Amino acid sequence: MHLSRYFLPVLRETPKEAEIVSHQYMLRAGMVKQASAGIYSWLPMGLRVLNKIADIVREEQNRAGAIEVLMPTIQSADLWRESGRYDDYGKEMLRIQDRQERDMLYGPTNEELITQIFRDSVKSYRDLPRNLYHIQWKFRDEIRPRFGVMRGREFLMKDAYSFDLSEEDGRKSYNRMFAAYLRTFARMGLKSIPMNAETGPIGGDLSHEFIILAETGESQVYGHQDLFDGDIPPADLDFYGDLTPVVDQWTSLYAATDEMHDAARFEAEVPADKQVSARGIEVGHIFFFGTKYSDPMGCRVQTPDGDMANIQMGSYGVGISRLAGAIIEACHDDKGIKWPVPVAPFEVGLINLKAGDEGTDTACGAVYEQFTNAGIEILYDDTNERAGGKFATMDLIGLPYQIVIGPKGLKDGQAEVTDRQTGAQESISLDTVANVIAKRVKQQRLLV
Ligand code: 5CA
Repeated sequence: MHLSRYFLPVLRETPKEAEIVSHQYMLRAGMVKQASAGIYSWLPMGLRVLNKIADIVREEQNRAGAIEVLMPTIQSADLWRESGRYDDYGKEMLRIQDRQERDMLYGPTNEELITQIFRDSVKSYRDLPRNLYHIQWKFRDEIRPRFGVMRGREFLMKDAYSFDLSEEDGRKSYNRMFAAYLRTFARMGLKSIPMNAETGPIGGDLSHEFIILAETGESQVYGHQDLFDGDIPPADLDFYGDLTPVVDQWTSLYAATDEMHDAARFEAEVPADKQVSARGIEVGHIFFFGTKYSDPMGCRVQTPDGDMANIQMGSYGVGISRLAGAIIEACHDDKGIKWPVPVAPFEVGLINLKAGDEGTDTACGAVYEQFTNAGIEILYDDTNERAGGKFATMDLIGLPYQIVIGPKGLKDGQAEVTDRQTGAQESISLDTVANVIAKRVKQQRLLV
């Protein structure tokens, strides 16, 4: 992509309304634009990141055996009356009427709709277990939308729903999502810690929030230091085998969000030098709630004995749009974002220091083509802006590798390469730079 033909409305000044660094950088780097309170348009740079996050989530859901569907954003109120949640949900739910004055709503979550889909088509225990998920926009009329996409009113969520015959099997489905989430966040360069959490309006008595630490996080969390050094489950994990060792490894040590925190237990179970009390961002939340929806909504199957049984269910959310902000909170410096390769909007940024100069244009054009042919996503700054501005923009948008070509280096046949993550700089010959950097990028695409 040539920057001269791209749509990248960067801001030099920090917008006053943005309180935290991820919100500031997302606005300044032209990733999003507020449409109204807590509602955002995703501009090209932001959309590329959002799509990459969604792709990683999708890949890991599929790996864990979940099956993708797509449900609508608008739902019928009658369905929510069946579960009893229509009245319970309160003001966070955006309620609307169609022209026939039928009550509709913009979905804040999808337990009811997926339960209806499942109950109308599945009749036998032989069709279990199943896990269906979708990636869809949600609306919650949050009392305090803030921090940009972190607490939006409209936000993109992955929500998965598991269906099992017995509670024991339901817990196995829960464990599959538990392990999948550890991998999912690790692939984005994040260290997430599963913590005992409250279930709120979703319900049930088993729940974990996946938290990444960040000073600007909205949750106060408590945990054992050793959790931060735990191994991530490998890609070849057998998701239908015994996952209890993985879950035990992460749940045997103390970890709880504020609402579930027990100060006396924390003191008793965690040595003083291992006690972590910090702020965190909730990037995912999983629930097991048994028959809370299947019972009132009549979602039943025939058991092997010929009886009818309510299906055991769980639901599993990932905040996809929130993650774009959360990753920035975890990966930035005072000049801008430092994207991990797997979620970077482009993998390489190429700066032409003297656009219009024939020699420099030719050298840049050749390097650009080599990267493109190698399958690397590259943004080429071919504009006439002065060098200082180009460097500032490149640092702000945070592409993992910056390649600078100008008349000076050209004389020696060299490009200057900066690794945005480490700050390391090196000169690499123009002939080999695309090869060398393409290889590094490809190695870093799969962090786990
Ligand atoms: N039905 C369940 C699981 S699918 C559910 O809705 N869980 S949730 O309420 O915890 O939301 C799942 C995830 O969505 C959260 O962990 C969080 O990462 C994200 N999320 C929730 N509310 C918002 C919001 N207002 N803005 C951005 N992301 C949000």
